[in-house]
Amino acid sequence: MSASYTNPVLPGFYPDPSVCRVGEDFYLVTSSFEYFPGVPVFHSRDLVHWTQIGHCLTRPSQLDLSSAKSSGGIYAPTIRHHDGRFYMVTTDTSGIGNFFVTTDDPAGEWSDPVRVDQGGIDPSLHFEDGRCWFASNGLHWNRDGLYLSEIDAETGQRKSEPKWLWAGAGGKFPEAPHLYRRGGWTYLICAEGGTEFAHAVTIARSRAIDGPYEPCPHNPILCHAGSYNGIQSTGHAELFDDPHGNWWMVCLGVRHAGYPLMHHLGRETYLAPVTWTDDGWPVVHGGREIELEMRVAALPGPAGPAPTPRVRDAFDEPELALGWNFRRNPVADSWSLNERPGWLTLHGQPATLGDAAPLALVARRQQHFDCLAQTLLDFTPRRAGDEAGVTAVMNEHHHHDLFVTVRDGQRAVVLRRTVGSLVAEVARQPVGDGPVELRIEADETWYRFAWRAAGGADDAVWHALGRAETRHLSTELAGGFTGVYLGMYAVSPGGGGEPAHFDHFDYDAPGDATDRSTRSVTTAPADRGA
Ligand code: 6LW
Repeated sequence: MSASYTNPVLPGFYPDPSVCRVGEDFYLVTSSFEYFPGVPVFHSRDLVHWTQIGHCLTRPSQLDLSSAKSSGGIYAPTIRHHDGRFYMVTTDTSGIGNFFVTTDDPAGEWSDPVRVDQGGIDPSLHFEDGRCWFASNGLHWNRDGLYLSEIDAETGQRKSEPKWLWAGAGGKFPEAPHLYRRGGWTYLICAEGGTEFAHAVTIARSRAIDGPYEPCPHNPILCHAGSYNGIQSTGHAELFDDPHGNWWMVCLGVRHAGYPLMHHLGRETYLAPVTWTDDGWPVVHGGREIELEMRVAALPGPAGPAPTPRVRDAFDEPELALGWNFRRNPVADSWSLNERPGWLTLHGQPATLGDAAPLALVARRQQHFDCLAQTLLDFTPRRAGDEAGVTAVMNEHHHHDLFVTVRDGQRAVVLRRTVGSLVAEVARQPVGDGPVELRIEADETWYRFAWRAAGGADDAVWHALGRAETRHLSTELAGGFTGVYLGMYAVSPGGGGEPAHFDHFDYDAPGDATDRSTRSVTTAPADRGA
């Protein structure tokens, strides 16, 4: 038998994946930068269907992003399981630096942060013979590379000076050191070349954990630089085994739209099988590149629950679904699911989408090139400047907003585009009283914006207000490490504006070949051309 699956296994902004296994269960975390809650946690048994079960950083005592720049905050996390306890170690680049949190239940609350005073980014933990090792990248003693110290797994106290292990195979920015024990060797995996096109995965090994490390003779073990492959920038990887003794890699990669290559969905999570040579070096996907459509001998577990295509969030639950995020910590009382039951209520804040500050925004990742985001908004602004609506946002300098406001004493729907320091209201139409529906339709190249009066005749017409290039929200233009979010927001420059009530939010990606909701894992006999 063989099995096939579709990459990316986590589409949209889910970079720097890290995985640990407990029996038949796999747990995965990714970076979250300025978004709150921080560090989403996923569970899977087949490595293809990942269900989000929580976040590691859900409390302000764990994560204060109020002054985090965009693409600051939480960098690459690593998840490990040791002695019945889960550890997630990461860097708060806008706050306390390197720290870990722990829990017995990865779907529940995690501890307050335990700091570790070794610098650099991309920390990882490795447990061996009752000792806990801490690796990170860094520039100590003017020597770029990957460093290791021993720490106390309770207090985070360092027990040794950071020791230089390796600088990678020659690319810039050696980072993401993860350590593994296999067959009498300690392996040290590394991401290098920078997270753009030259991104690569390299590996070295040593008999002793603190070196000396010998590089793999076929480094890099993964690199898509210069290839035609629609997946580029593969790197920042994790290696792990399954209960059957098979090995796997997760890594980040990007899919571009248009030419020259630019990407706006963020860095996504990809899966590839790994084998080992007789002399003990890993080979990713048989030495081939990672593809969107993958065929493997077998997946480790039965196909997980095909994620229900939850097209509509009706805001009927007492809690926000796990896919929703705030940009930076939410402002107290700026949002509510109780104020008007069955609706999400936002109270406009003075901070706007153009500010790198906490604001009234609830948003989710755009995970597909082709998708539709739509909401029903009940909002009666009384003052010029108060606004509420939907946005496609990369950061404070790159977003497209469709909103209801007051202009010349009259309620209006406005489309505003922000592309760097160019800010333009490109279309405006008057709108009568009552709720309106707002819609963003996306394909690879364009976002299209439209509205219509809600509750009217079934054939109430959609009014197209305009379109905007997806590449104006791309990483190559906007900078940073994140991806586009689609969501709802409200602004009240003086505060105290009327509340904005959102009845539901639809996210639909029906036609996308990589849509998680329609895609299934198939198994086929090997003799059918596996
Ligand atoms: C992360 C580093 C990287 O810390 O980008 O692509 C940085 N790799 O390993 C931010 O995600």
